[in-house]
Amino acid sequence: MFKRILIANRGEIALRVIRACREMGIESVAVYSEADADSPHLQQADVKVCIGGSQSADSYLNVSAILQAAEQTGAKAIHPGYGFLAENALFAELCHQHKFTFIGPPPRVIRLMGDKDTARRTMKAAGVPVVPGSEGLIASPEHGLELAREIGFPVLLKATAGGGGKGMRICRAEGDFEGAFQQASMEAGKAFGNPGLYLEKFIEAGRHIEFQFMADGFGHVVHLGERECSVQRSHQKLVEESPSPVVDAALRAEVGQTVCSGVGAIGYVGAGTMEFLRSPEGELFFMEVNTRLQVEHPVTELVSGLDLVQEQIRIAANETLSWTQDEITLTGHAIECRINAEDPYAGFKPCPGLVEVFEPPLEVEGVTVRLDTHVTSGYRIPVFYDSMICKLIVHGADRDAARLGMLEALRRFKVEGIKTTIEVHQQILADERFAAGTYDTSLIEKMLG
Ligand code: MV4
Repeated sequence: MFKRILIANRGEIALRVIRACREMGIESVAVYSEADADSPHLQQADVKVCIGGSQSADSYLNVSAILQAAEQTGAKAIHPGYGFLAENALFAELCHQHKFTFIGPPPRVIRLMGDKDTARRTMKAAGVPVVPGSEGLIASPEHGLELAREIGFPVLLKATAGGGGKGMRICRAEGDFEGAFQQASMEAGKAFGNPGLYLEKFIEAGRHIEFQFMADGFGHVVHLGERECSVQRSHQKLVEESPSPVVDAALRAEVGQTVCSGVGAIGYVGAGTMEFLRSPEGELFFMEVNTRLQVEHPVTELVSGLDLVQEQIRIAANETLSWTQDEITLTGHAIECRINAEDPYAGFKPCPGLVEVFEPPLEVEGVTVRLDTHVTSGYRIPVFYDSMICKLIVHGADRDAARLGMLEALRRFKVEGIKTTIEVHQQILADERFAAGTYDTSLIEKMLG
């Protein structure tokens, strides 16, 4: 096992990884930018190293500064958290070249899944159902239009270097196609340095359902059920839950097995998520594979009782998976609210600044409450990074217990000095469509009018 791990991240996820290290008797190295010099996560680490200026590009994305910090402190492995360098195949490769273990999948797997068209074709070949669409990139607008006619409108143009909703264009009729193609291709070229596009049938009123899986270096793969993440605004998730209200045990077992054989086929090692789009008819179609620990992993931890970060570390240290599929049982229901420092009444504009009071609910009767955060009263939110201040997660015996427990926890949550999305979360949890479990990805649009 590693003696010392460097965490190449900040905020709540840095604290989450430090906690796993401590519980495993591993020393942690925290890195930080100038803006994070007073960040609470630094107190929890065994060693801290400043890696540069406040802009992400100068610090949390500064590969040479991070490798140098690992060298200086004698860390043997690097945990990237999520965001920043977590899905950067080149960074993973450089870690290994410098004799550090990257705690994540092999660079080859990150690269393969990072190209969304390749990921789609690879998973289709491995028997995972994909949305009807193109085989390979679109060679020209004429070629695309021909494919779109075959697939049938509406269609969705997606950037192969995109993911998470970036670089997508809906095309509802033949007349829209050429313009949409040119725009999407131009945008993808600018944003990702890769203009490549592929095409899928556009599925209306879909639900975002993703399966958590873990694979070791010896060919064992397990899944830990699904998370429902359909409550999103501008491709930012607001609420996640596990299990999904529309996945029963039989569907979970069937899709879970497909997920395991799909990622087994590419020699996946580490934690990952396979995202699906569920059509209103109840079919699940592959969308993409995220080769990282996700923000919403706690809901899976609460229903499974397992620690995903510790398991990531064990896998990276060449241990076999701690559990077989039969040993994984999912109990009760968990809901997570991602609470942001944003003004919901001003288009969700970020509101950095001084958090004068931060008094989260510690206990709510009848449910388990977990709070993953780096924020305390007196913390100043820097302007440079994303606006999430905490994840409030509630586990209950069933969905309604978790939902009502979450509502109570949100009511008791006292934050002063900054604006937050807590009220929006209260509205979502109280919404009759959410309560009934019948919502899809258009819920937030409908709620906000
Ligand atoms: C889709 C889709 C409809 N049809 N693909 C958005 C995130 C990215 N992973 C893919 N996304 C979508 N892909 C087809 N063929 C609708 C979306 C989508 C969406 C998906 C999940 C949650 C919210 C969403 C909001 C808008 C669009």
